[in-house]
Order: sequence, then structure tokens, then C-alpha cells
Amino acid sequence: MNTENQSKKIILSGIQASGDLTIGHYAGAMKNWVQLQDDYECFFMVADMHAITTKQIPADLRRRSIDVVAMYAACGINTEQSTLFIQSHVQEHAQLAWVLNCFTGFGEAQRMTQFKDKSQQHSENVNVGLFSYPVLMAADILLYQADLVPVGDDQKQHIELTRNLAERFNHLYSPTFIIPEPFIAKEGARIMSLQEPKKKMSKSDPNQNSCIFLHDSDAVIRNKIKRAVTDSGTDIIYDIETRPGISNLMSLHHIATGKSMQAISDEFNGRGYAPFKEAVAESVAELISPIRSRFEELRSHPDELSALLKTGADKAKRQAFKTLRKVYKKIGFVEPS
Ligand code: AQP
Repeated sequence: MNTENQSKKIILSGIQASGDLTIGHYAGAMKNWVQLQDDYECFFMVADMHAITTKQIPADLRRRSIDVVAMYAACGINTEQSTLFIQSHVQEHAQLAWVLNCFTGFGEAQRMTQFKDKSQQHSENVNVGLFSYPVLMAADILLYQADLVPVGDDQKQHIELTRNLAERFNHLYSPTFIIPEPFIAKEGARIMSLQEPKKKMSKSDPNQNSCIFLHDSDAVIRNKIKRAVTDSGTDIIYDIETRPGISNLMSLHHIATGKSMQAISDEFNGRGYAPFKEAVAESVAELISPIRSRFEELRSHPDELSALLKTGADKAKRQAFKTLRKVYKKIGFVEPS
């Protein structure tokens, strides 16, 4: 770590390797990361350990873990500046998660709404890992002494749990963990399914037409937006309650062009859905096209990605080991001789 980095606040964030990344991940995560990376020391991980809380095909998980790293870089993460790593490469995540499990109340974990949602979605596989997912997430964050955690608003409750666990530990022993703050993306950054606009766009949605993947071709993007579900009526006005389909398309246009919701409404309201959908398709295709090209270029150099991951894991490990060592000492574990 250089001196400049030592004075910078720390960010930790990550995405599960449970599917191919969508424009939702770009809007809710990577776009913010790119903006924050100059001002913070950033650790961006591929959450493969979180991914196995739902069923994964091993070969797909292996491929996707590398795809996610390449996608981070393709979206503009500076790989020289930020630390990119795969969660399972740093064993301290599992080790701290175990310790934190022993400081988490059962009722406290039971209150997590994401567990309730996900256990309904995956009712055939409600495992203990899914239940303690937020505790592993707390370990991810606290290991790096992160000051700020950029997340979607659906993750706010998990950050609250992380803060509670850190405060509990600090109070029981002595100051050990930084208490992290969530960094929640602005309005319009939550992208919804193109087919069921009241539901979040999710990479593991079995309906491929509900998602725009960051590797989709221009033709596929145009087709998916053309087929996107809209609302009855013809108004192009941002209102997620009454006009979820159109509001979602407005969010996509906003992400792709930077135009405000009001400016989009002023430009398209009264002209009908067809020209608006065409404009959204064009802007989204224009946003994704260079990302897709950079992704393909990076993916064609697997050795460089491996080297990058090795450097990232080494750097992440140095920080993680420092924190874990302190924790082990404080709770009374004997140091190995
Ligand atoms: N549709 C979205 N809109 C805005 N932000 C999103 N994020 C995910 N989807 C959207 C944000 O990306 C970060 C990490 O996502 P994740 O993949 O680790 O977890 P997730 O939120 O469970 O994403 P998915 O796609 O829904 O995964 P699956 O289908 O595997 O459950 C978070 O900050 C999240 O808010």
C-alpha cells in the first residue's frame, strides 16, 4: 500500500457470480464504483462464496467468476488502481464469517428480508448458507475496514446488520472494526425486469428477455427493449407506482444518456411509445457496445486476468489477515507458533 492510499478511505463492494451481469449491475454498482475509484482505496470482489447459497453448475461458476472480473474492468474499473479479487481466494472471509456467526442472534438473522425473499424463490434449496449470507457479507466488509459500501437499496438492511455486529464486537472487546456507511445509488439506478417491471432485473431470472446483459449484441438489446412490457395509456411520465414499465425504460435512458427524468418526459411525452422505445434501444446499445468490445478483448487474454487476480488476492489477503489476526487474538484463540 502506498502512502497516498493510506490516507484514502476504503471501499469494499462485490457482485455474486450467480449469473451473467446485467445493465442493473452497471447502474446499481459498477457505474458508481468507477466514479468513486479515484477518491477511495477500492476492493472489488467477485462473490463466488455467496453464489453457492443457490445452486450453481461448477463449470458455469468457474467461467462466470472470470467473466465478472473482466466485466468490472470493461466497465471502467482501473485495474492498476483498485484491487480486484475472487472471494474464495482469500480464506479470511470464511474464517471471520464463522466468528461473526457466533455473535449474531438467530432472531436478528431471521429478520433479514432478503432471506425471506430468496427462500421463497429457491424453496427447493433453503440452506443454512442462504440464512447466514448477511453474516458472510458483514465479514467481507469488516475484513477490509471499509468506510463505505456502495450497494443497492435492497442491501441496506445487511449493512445495518454489519454495523450492529461491528459495534457489538468493538464494545465487547475494544475498537477493532471501522463502522461502515452504505453508499446508496441515486433514484433511477434500480433497474427492473423488462417483463415484470415491479420485480428487480436479476441475472438469475430464467426469462432471458427480462434482462439486458452487458454482453448482449445491439440486435438483441433492440429486440428486448421492443418487447419490454409497458403500461396502459401513452404517457411518458416517471411514476414507479402507476407506470412501472415506462418508468423503468426512462431509468434505462437516464443511465445511458445522463438526461434527467424531467428532460426525458419533456422530449418524449405525447409522441407515443414506439419512438421512445427506439430511442431507449439506441442509447442502451450505444452504452453497452464499447463495454462488450472491451469485455471480449479482456476475455481473450486469460493469462493476464489470472495474473491480475493473483495480484489482487495477495493485496486483499494482506489487509484481511491483519484484521482477522486482531479478531482471533481478542476472542482468545491461541496464535500458532
Ligand atoms: N436490477 C438492479 N438494479 C440496480 N442494482 C442492482 N444490483 C443488482 N441488480 C440490480 C446491485 O448489484 C450489487 C450486487 O448484486 P449481486 O448480484 O451480488 O446480488 P443481487 O442483488 O442478488 O443481484 P441479482 O442479479 O438479483 O442476483 P441473483 O439473480 O443471483 O439473485 C448490489 O449492490 C445490487 O443492489
